[in-house]
Amino acid sequence: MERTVVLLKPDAVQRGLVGRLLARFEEKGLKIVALKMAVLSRALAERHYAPHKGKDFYEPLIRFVTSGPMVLAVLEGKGAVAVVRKMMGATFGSGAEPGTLRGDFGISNRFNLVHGSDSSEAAAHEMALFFRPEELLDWQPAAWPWIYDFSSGDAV
Ligand code: FUP
Repeated sequence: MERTVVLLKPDAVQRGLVGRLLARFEEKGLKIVALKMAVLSRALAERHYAPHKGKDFYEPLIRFVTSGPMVLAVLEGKGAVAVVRKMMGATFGSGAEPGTLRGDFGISNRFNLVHGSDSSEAAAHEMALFFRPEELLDWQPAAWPWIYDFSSGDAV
């Protein structure tokens, strides 16, 4: 099973959307492996967004993601990285398809509610950046035998 990092950004928290956004991931069948709230330090935000350093949106982006509490999560499921990216939709709500999280809940070209790792390598990097190993919980969701077909061994 694949794991991915999801951040519910300060706009999601301030707008009271945490429950609804987490519910969408739970309803999909993704398992919550880690979950916490934090205000990102500037240093941590800069490490996370290092690939964007120097771009015109970099400073406003760092200001935005450090402006208040965020929810940080690790989600697990079959193809979790791609599944979460698809559920999030295009980068900004103004262009994201209806039915996606950004398409349904946002319209801004900066405040885009949610982050999801864009590859399994990025997920591993972000898990190490935001979580201590003991914060990732191994548990067996009671619903899993009805979310996946395990009859041949692997989850199908
Ligand atoms: P995404 O992978 O959809 O989260 O978006 P990117 O990795 O391309 O961008 C990371 C973050 O930078 C986005 F969540 C929002 C911000 N950004 C801007 O503010 N302006 C831009 O033009 C592009 C990205």
